[in-house]
Amino acid sequence: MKRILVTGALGQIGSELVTKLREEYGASNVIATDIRKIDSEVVESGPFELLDVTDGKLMSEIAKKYEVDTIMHLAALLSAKAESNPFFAWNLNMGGLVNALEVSRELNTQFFTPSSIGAFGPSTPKDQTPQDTIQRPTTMYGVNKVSGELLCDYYYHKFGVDTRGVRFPGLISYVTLPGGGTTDYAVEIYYEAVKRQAYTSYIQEGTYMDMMYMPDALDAIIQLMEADPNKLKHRNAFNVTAMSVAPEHFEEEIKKHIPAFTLSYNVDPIRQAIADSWPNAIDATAAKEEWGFKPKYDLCSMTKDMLSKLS
Ligand code: AKB
Repeated sequence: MKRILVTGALGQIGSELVTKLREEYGASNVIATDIRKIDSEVVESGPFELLDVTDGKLMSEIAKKYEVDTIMHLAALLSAKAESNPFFAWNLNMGGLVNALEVSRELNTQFFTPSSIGAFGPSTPKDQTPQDTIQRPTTMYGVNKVSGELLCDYYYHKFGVDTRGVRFPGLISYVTLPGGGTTDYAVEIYYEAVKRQAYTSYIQEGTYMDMMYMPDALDAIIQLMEADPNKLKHRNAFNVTAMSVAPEHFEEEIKKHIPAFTLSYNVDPIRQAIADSWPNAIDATAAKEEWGFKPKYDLCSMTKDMLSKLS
């Protein structure tokens, strides 16, 4: 049986993951936690506890109270926000992760935490970025993500904790807006297209980044966590992606549904520099081969669904 503790449950991934996990494993078996409490389905539809992930003692108490056998640690500061307060980002992203890993070790639970395309840097091959390659990121978020991948591998090898992870690309969703990421424009563009038929992108035309629709991201997490451990050659963390796109490709697709839509540019040098340091397109072959990763949505089907849900 699965009894899952989710940190960062009110964030972009968390809010949808909790709903999906509750459908899959039963509402009372998914314990949502976050540093804040708001009126939301996540808080109403099953157990919810306030938790600051830098408080390892409280995390352990909550995990014990609900006798969890899985921890999904999502609480983290995203790339752009981390650049504006790197010291705080280090403490939250690494402090929270090591606390969650310690609880996992103590209670012998399965463990998931997402890494990111941000774990790559300017010296990484930009196209068809391999699973195993150079990782010398130049952002605090990237430093946290590489350290996190290594730490999760360490807990697996040293303590036998069943750690698993993916390197998420930009995730696009109509449910919860992301906050503080470099790929956020790819979500905002849909909201603004519906609201005012126009969007001003802070990312320059021609800047390719990997993206994925949220339903595929949620399926990927569940599939990886249920995968046969004997088939996993890698663990932390698998490249996953559904599309490699630049702002003008979103424009083109949106115009098929909203012909009046216009895209303009006002580039933010900080987020552009982060995007420029990331790959154009990563290679997800290892995820496909080792646990059957297979995203359902491409840019065309995702755009159709996003716009119909937001309209
Ligand atoms: C961000 O832009 O920081 C995130 C990510 C790709 O990890 N969406």
